[in-house]
Amino acid sequence: MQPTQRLQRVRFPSVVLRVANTWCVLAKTKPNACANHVQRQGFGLFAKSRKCKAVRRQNCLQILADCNNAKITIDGGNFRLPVDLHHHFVVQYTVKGKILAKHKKEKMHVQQALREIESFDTIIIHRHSNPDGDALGSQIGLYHIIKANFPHKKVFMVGDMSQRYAFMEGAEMDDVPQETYTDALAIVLDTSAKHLISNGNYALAKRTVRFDHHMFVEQICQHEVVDTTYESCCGLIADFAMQNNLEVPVLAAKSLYTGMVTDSGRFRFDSTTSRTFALASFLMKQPFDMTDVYINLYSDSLQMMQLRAKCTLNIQLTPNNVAYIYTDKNTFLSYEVDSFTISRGMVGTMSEIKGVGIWVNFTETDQGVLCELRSKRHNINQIAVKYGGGGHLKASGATVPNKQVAMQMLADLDLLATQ
Ligand SMILES: [Mn+2]
Repeated sequence: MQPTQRLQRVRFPSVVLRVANTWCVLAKTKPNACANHVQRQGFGLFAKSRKCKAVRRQNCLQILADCNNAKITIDGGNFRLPVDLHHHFVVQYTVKGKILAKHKKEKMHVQQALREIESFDTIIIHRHSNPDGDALGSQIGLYHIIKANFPHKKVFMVGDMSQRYAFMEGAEMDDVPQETYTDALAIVLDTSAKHLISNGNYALAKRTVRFDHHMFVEQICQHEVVDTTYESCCGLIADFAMQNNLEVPVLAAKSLYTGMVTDSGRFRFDSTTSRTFALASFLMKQPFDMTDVYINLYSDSLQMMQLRAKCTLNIQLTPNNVAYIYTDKNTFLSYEVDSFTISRGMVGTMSEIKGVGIWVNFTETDQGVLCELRSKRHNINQIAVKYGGGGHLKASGATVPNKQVAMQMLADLDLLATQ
């Protein structure tokens, strides 16, 4: 079949294609623009103009296509992707930003994930190491959702703990012997790459499933629900529960809400959508103490306030206004905090400087220099990936071997700031 014939069957006025591989580019054609025009723009849609009346009649065709040339073709409203990308995309049909329908494949993924959970008696939940509110929140949330809906199942949570989020209720991790994995389902949450998973035993499980909202780096599990349109993995899990009519107990709701708040920067980041609020509203139907969430997240000890002040005094600027803090190992020894508290915890001190669009927090540790990169508008993810890290378009991290490499990264960010 010719691709042109496939295009004629696109039923909705506009198409937004989200590929969770790398950041995507939005191409919005002019009214009457044809798909051929889009093809010439290099967005990987193949069609001849005279045959795409169905599209032309409609006022706009939006194509969000993978900028790494994923070679996307349209097949009767289905989007055909290279096999390795197949599990990692979501298609939404939208009119003026309103979602009309979702690609049925996504729904299938969600339903299949539920079937995987249903068919195992032992389930072990993993997430990334150095857990943040979203990793722990989704882990605790999913744990209690499974326990509430399938009381007979044995469910475990594994992984390291971070000082910052140790306050979260139910955050005690289990010690799971390797032989338990033989007949178990392992679920990996909020993690884009294998080396970031806390506890590599997940690979021993009989089946593996992943839920994630990071940009796609590699396939980790046999079944994957990866959707970058969610502000948090907690949002994805909340939606998973809602779509499947699963009971969400109070502690699950509180944990998922906590992760939604932290990963969306208190609903401020532009990953926040109407769906974010809809899911927050869904969770808030449970009577958890929201004030307790905020008190734990946003009140600091005097020592932390003083540490923040010290970090603020250490902010420096590159020629093109990239803000950075470089903390060597000795600087924070007297504060008795872990490197994560400095690295992830202090990057925000640079977020509201006028005229600064990119900022990075370097923290020396025994394992190398932790780099937390942030931006207001630039895609800093490409730089994080270049140095072996990953994350999101405007919030990414990497660990580099030494200060020299960290300064190379800073030079790259400085160059990026001119673009
Ligand atoms: Mn997350």
